[in-house]
Amino acid sequence: MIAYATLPVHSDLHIAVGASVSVFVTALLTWMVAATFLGVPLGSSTGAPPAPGGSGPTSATQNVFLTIQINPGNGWPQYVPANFSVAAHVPVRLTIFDYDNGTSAVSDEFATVRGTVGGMETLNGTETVSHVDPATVAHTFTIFERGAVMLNAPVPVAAGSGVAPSEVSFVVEFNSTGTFTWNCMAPCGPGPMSTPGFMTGSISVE
Ligand SMILES: [Cu+2]
Repeated sequence: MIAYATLPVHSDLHIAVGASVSVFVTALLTWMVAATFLGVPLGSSTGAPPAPGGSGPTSATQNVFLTIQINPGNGWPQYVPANFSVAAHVPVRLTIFDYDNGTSAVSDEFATVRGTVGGMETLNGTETVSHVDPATVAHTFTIFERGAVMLNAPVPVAAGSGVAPSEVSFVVEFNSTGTFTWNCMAPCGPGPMSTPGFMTGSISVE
């Protein structure tokens, strides 16, 4: 379920600040989405500089940026992009920015990080954890393989009104090519959970 917080507006100053924040967020989102589609790394702490003159596969970490936002048309939460490609046999850092400020508490299984490099995820760029409080989860990024959890990354709720996102980052490496379906396992709504492009999508590993 999505909780909509009421934005406190006490003065013109607050309105001005809110407007400039939303312009900033819109610009940031546009940049992130464009960068994701163009495959431009936005700053990797582990990636090597690109090889001169080459766009072929390298061993550098590939960065993928995903945003969880509320769809303005139907109000459902959705991952953007939901479908994307990564390279096999190289570390892929997925960074998820969650603007959804509603929790969808999960069982302990889906509050536990699974299948990432080191079995950890980094919260808000600072805290590295293997487990989060199940009650704080908004969504998960989960892949099943033959009925077993191959990857699970719990995504904590965005604070306050959701203007500032929570951030989850982790590294995963795919050892085979093919198409993998990901799902959110937090009970965030039967519509988004069953509709490709919202809380399920596909990863093409090439
Ligand atoms: Cu979800």
